[in-house]
Amino acid sequence: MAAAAAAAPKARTALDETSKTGEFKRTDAGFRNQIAPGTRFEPEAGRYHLYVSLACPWACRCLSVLHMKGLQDAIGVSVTHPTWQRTRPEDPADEHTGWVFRAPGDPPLSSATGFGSFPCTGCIPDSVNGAANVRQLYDMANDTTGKYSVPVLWDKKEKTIVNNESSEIIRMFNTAFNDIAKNPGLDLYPEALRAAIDDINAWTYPAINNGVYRCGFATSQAAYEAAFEELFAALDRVEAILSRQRYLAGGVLTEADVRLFQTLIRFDEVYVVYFKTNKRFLREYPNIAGYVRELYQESGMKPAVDMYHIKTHYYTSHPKLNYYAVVPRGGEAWWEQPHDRAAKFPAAGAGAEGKL
Ligand SMILES: N[C@@H](CCC(=O)N[C@@H](CS)C(=O)NCC(=O)O)C(=O)O
Repeated sequence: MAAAAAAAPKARTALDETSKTGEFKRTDAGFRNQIAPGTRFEPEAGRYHLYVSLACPWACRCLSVLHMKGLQDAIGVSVTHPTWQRTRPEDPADEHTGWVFRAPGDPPLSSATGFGSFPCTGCIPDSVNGAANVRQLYDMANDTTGKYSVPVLWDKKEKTIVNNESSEIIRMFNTAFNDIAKNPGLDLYPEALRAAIDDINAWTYPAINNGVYRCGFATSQAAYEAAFEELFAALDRVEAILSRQRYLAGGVLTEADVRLFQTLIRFDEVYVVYFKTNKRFLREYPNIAGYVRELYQESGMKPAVDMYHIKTHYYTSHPKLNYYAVVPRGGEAWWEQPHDRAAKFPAAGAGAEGKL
């Protein structure tokens, strides 16, 4: 066992992170520095840059908090193309595929298997480092993990990656930049609710946020079914909570909602089909559907939702799962329809200081 584990090659991408029994095991992010006053990484306007994919739920958490806090002028953003490409195309022996940068007017890209034609709409190239792909950023930061994920929070001063773990980046955006944020009063992790938020995150992360990946990247029936059961039990739990209160931690919107939302908005369009999470569509849960609609329409989440990037990425980037890169059409944009959350829970507001 130990010898086999030691001999296993290092995961280069999430698709390689499976155990011998077929379970998806996500490796921890490698860069975990904090931005805080009086430390190596001082909070300063114009110093940091956020690299995201608009497809990635983890990166989009960070982007939505950046917008909600009003940090658009203080922290720059680059957006990758949704379709993974070879990151060292000049080296035939290096088969890694991952996130690449393009400008909106550039020619469309095909999948790494050579299928489809996917425009560069919504991409923002790397104006800070001029990198062609996210792998080059990790190389500049002397990475040793070999997994080139987004989000990446980059420090222009030290020319390195500060942090690539979304749960930590959203906490920094929530508190570290309040002197320069346009919306410093919004507290997504208020003192009084911290224990409740931590409790919620402790089951929504494994069962739902990571749970959809545990379904989709499982390589055995047993691993898939275990993740599937856990996922739908947790969604039932969310539905029950949202039938009693407006948000996950009570009457105000918190980071627990931001974290969950980015998974929920992808559910019907991607996960039900691609990750085989097909017990039920999310829009069939009345309270979850209303909550997703409210969060999308009213809480500042919109700039971090791009269904073209979301669908294109998943369906065109994993040759093992979808060789021909055909993207399912899908149905109506149900998240844009009216919701009943304000009528149902009139006293509630978004953020610790009321309505956004
Ligand atoms: N722990 C990280 C996970 C980030 C992550 O897995 N990002 C995916 C995109 S959704 C990625 O970039 N994967 C690259 C790969 O698997 O090669 C976080 O929450 O920030």
